[in-house]
Amino acid sequence: NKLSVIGVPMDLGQNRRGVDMGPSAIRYAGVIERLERLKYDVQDLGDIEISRPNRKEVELEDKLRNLKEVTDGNEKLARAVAEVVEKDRFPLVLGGDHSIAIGTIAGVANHYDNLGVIWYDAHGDLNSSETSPTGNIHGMPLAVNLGIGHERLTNILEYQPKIKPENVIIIGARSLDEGERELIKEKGITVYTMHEIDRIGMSEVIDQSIQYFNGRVDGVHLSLDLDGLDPSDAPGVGTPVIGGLSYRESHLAMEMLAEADIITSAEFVEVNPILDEKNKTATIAVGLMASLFGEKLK
Ligand code: DIR
Ligand code: MN
Ligand code: MN
Ligand code: MN
Repeated sequence: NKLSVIGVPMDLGQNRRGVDMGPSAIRYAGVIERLERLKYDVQDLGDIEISRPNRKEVELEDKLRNLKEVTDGNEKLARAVAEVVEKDRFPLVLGGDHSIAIGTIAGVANHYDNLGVIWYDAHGDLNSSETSPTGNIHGMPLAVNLGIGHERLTNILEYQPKIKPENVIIIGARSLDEGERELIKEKGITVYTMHEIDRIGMSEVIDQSIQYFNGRVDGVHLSLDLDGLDPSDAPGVGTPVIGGLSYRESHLAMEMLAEADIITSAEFVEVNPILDEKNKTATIAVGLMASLFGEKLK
């Protein structure tokens, strides 16, 4: 019943400015108070310091945008998250772009033999510099956690890989690049695309996921990219993709995960208040967190 909240004002893993203000927007939407009302001991650790690139031109190092700053920020985040886990507190990380999942999972996964991961996202985030159409590191964190990608990223906290492909479940995918599709096939990663979700329903998707993880993993990290939701519900994201998960499906998913009590760490990423409508996306993020932490059950 102890939560530690860490903000990561990171916007260097992609092209659009403003997602660094995500943690502020989510705090403004009342995350701390909302979770305290659920009788959690909530500690707000503030924000990880992200260094700004000291240059005008965006730099592509080994075809990766802002590699140095993204690596440094994730190292700091990983250490902060590891400390939280060691104290037996639940790490709740607020983004920031999705490149921060590199640091969050690096900090968490060391603590488990078999960390399960639910990747709730319109995208696979399975690119590397060879396959990426953009050079944006926020399109790569799941691959990095599997040990695929630039050494500086895969080796954060000096161990790799962080997770195993059979312990990953992607939910909500509808925009996968060619190289990502190949990697999914090659590694046999479980993916519930919008097609499967439409066919069997979110309830069945989460039931199957819970059953799959049962006995197989000793912890489950939820990495929730707000662009997994449909842009009509979550417009404040950098790379919106139509045809996404609804507000209701997403709440159902969080409530079922709360009932099963399997989530041991979580992050909510890609909230961009500059692109948002009256902080709608941050407000939805806070609602989803409340559901994940059992609001309906109280
Ligand atoms: C695209 C976009 N697949 C890329 N990825 C995003 O740049 O690799 N991930 N937006 O969330
Ligand atoms: Mn993502
Ligand atoms: Mn995404
Ligand atoms: Mn739990």
